[in-house]
Amino acid sequence: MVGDSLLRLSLGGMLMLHMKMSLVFLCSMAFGFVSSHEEIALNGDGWMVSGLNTNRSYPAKVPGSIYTDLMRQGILDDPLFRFNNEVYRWVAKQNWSYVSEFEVTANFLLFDHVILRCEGLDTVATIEINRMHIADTNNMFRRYTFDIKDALKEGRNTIHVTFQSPVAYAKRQSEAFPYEVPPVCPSPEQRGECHANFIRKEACSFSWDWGPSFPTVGIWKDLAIEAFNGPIIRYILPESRSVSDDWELSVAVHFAEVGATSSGSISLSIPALNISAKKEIHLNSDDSVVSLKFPVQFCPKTREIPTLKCRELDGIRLCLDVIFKSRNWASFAAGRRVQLWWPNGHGTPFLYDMKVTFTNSQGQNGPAHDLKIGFRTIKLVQNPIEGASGLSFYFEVNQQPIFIKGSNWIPADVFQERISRDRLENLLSSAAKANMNMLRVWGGGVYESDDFYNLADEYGILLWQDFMFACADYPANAEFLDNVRHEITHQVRRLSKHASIAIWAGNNENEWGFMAKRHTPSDPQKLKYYRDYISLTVRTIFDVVQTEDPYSRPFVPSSPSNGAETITEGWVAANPQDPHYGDVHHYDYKSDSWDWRVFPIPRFASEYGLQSWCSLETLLPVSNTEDLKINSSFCDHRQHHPQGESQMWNEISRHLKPPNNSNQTQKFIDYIYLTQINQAVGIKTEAELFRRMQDHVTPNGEGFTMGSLYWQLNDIWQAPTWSSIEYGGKWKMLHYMAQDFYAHSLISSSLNGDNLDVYLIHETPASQRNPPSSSSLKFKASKSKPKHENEAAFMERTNAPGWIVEISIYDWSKQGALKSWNFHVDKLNLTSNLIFHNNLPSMLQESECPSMQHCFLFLRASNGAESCDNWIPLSYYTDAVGLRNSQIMVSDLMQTKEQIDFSLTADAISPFVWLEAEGLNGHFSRNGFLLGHEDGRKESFTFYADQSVDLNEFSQKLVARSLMDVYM
Ligand code: BMA
Repeated sequence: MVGDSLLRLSLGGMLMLHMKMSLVFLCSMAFGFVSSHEEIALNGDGWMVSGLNTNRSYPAKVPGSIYTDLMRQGILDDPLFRFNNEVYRWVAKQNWSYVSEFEVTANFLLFDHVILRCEGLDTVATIEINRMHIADTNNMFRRYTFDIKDALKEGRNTIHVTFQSPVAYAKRQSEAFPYEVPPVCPSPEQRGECHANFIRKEACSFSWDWGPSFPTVGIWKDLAIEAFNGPIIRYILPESRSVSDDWELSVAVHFAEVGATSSGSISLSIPALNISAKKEIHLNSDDSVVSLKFPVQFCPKTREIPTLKCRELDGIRLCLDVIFKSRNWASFAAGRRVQLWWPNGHGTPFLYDMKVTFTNSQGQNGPAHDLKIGFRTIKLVQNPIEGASGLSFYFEVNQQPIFIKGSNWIPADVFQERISRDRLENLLSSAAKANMNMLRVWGGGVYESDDFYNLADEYGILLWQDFMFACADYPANAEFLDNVRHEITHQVRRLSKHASIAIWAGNNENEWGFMAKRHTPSDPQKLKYYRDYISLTVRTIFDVVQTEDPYSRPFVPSSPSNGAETITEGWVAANPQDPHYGDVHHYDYKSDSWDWRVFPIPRFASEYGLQSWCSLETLLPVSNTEDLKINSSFCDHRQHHPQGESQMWNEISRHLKPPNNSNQTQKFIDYIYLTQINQAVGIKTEAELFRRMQDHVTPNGEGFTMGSLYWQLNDIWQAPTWSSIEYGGKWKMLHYMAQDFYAHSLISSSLNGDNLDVYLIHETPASQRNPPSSSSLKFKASKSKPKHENEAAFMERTNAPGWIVEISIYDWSKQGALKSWNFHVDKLNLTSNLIFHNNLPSMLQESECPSMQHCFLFLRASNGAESCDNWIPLSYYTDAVGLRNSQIMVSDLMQTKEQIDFSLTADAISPFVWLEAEGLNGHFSRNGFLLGHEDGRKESFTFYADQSVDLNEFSQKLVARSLMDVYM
């Protein structure tokens, strides 16, 4: 407390200098309107923070958090440098108080309501204004609003926000709880903190198997004081629904501070659809919802919109008081057709600007709300499959089945305030460039920022949105559940306007963890934890989702789960990983990850992954020279997955041979490259299997796979992890390979003993397919082997031109094919088509290939407009015979703005050619490819730079290596 008084003394005029006070007048006086709303933004650098046991205070920033505040003051160096995640843990173990001052005018206090609006406090905070206690908070995912009118005075005011150590708080909560709630602590490799499940805070800030522990505190989102008369709009939930051939847009507007009754008018406009409407409304309770409903596409008949009723839920009256009939909205949309929102690769993700404003009965305008809305439907289809057990599990967007291709998203930084829109755009555009159409926002991080969801809308990236519960049981007492209820209500209302969000999931791996990890079948306590799981997941989370977003999206209780089957089995399935139902998470670090036969073939793979190291370039800023060696203490410190290094080493030994350079740093560089090859090929093997199995089912009913989300897209720090993009944005080899294995057209083989099967997978963009009526997938397992068919009427089997296919065998030691099998495929009947079946030994004989070790397969298909290729070694590189060191030559360098084109040739067959241009941010058109299989053939490449780049500099920095460069 001494620290506190010191702190206040030290504020003085300095804070006022920095304080940005913005009065927001939302409507121009020129139009004769008066604003009913003014706002004092408390964001900015007009803050001081003091550690309650250090007696010192430092300038601070909002939004922000204590680690970045201390970094700016030079108290902390880069927290990600070497071992600093542990060295700086003291920061999270004490309490911190933020203080600021702001000026309030007499007029400001004349408004009916003066509210402190906290968009995000991380996490356990006490708020005081002029040293008057306002509130205590304990959930970083909630928006809090507090009436502070009585606490304010004209002139200078002070606000204190004091945060408790989240680590200490979680520990105290767990001690006060009547029983242990597992998992208590993370594995020692994670070097993290315990009891993350006892605090509603980003779980991975207590550490994860790919990330450090930085349980920071601070005001992590906007903070403002707003003053207004009459009700205020808090959320707008547009929902578009397709009604026969037309669309219906329904907009629910949530109000706060209604009082007993209020009236006014809502204006809503969508200029591109000629919609501009204003309607009188009457509100009769707090938290009122007004629902505006109208058809959008021109429809000649007069349509009556059904009257919606008021209903009572948990003491909250949800009242749809205003019902519009289409004729009330006479002027809009005549003759205008709605453009649909399509996922990436399936059409344009079209968005419409919409503006909503409330004007109170005195004619005063509230803030204008600008939204971007998309017209699309989403359905999760779980139907019985004829001839196979289980249910289907696939998404239909705009009534078209979509094979989901993507990966999993984790927080992009340990400190949310460092995640700019540019960084997010870099990551989301990278996902789109790798032909992804979905990301799963994983449940151990945060509900992401508005920028993230806006970008997902723009890029057509569907989102599988977990609620933020992961890998744990939770203390489901009344207080905790009430806290969660507020959190889920806020987040569903905040997020459901986004066209990108396709599905809600109750949590990450809590159902599976409950059944398979945290409790043995004979655990006598199991029922108690089961009840807690149901109270949280079903009675709270699902209940809120049903209330707040009842129509527009599917809900699964957990990921993975058996979907509908999980619900039938009482919300926890006997085997949540059953491949015949729902989604599956698959990790196996023992079997051969390059052998497709070891993988389960689920209906939908929402996680599967392998680790690799990030590049030396990414590690350099956070390491010293002595760290850059295999098994250094730095490497050990960064590896949070138990046995992670030995698993990668074993996999490399199995597939590629371990690195052997006598120079330790070079050996480490080679090791990084080999881990990336191992990861890329492993994930490629699994992803291709899932795509091949879209239309096929095994005799035991596995298959008809309709989704592949590998673990994980991005990184939170520089370390060995499962990511395909490094911290800082550099693509790993996996990300380059994803461009191909997620492309519309894919030629892919499966070798099983002597049998070689080749599949051609071709997706027609959903927006170009036949009308919806003929689209839905009806899976049917066929008894005849090897062909298993589904009756999908939806796909492309249209008038697409025929394909020319070339299947060749090459000898590693000779440029040019030994033999090729060329044929024509006229018509594709399915999305995934078995187009070639042969006996490999006889193919080897025909091509005079001496042995499997000497040769590889090269596959190519083209239909004039599109082409794809693939190469598959017939033995692992450990045994390959004939591979030689190669010279890779660069030519034809040419620059157009931020793009550099060039050509490459190689004088020997070179697998996994890896290009780097150290220090230049950007990515290549291809990387990790095969070069030189045709003598003298030039291949073209492009480097897409993030910033402008000099051609000379690029040519000096460009380095190419291939597999044999490792084994000198
Ligand atoms: C799954 C995920 C994450 C984890 C990953 C890799 O369990 O849901 O919790 O990081 O696998 O182990």
